[in-house]
Amino acid sequence: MNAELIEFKVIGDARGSLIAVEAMQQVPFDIKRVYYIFDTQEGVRRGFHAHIELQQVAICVRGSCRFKLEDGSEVREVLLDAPNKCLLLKGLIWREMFDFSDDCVLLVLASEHYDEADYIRDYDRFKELTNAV
Ligand code: T46
Repeated sequence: MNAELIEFKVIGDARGSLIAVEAMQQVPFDIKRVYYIFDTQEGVRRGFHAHIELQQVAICVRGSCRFKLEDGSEVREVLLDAPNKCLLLKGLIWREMFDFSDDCVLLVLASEHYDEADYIRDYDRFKELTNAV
């Protein structure tokens, strides 16, 4: 599956911690967009789509949440529960996010500007495309 957990280096000193994320360094693409998800209500699941071209890195900078990921052949669950742990998603992966902690702030770095045409929101269409690969 084109999903990878990456650990960022934490630069810490007596004052606390800092993580630096640079395009083409810790993140393997040029970052064109940043968005963040927060104040998620209890029991909510989000996502339910795949992307055609978009590459993304997701980081819980505060709190935690889980991703359920599916490609043509595998289903995986990933827990993001630390600000130095990030999930890199490339290619055709169906994603659902759930189990958001009350304090969760999910930060996402994206390789492209927002484009609804890059979304596959129909699960049957996703299955057709992954079966065709
Ligand atoms: C993804 C997961 C991890 C915008 O106008 N601009 C944006 O950059 C984004 C991301 C969303 N929107 C609008 C589109 C919808 O009207 O915000 C609304 C909520 O978006 P959506 O329902 O797609 O949110 P999620 O949490 O289901 O999915 C998001 C990203 O859209 C998606 O790319 O991989 O987070």
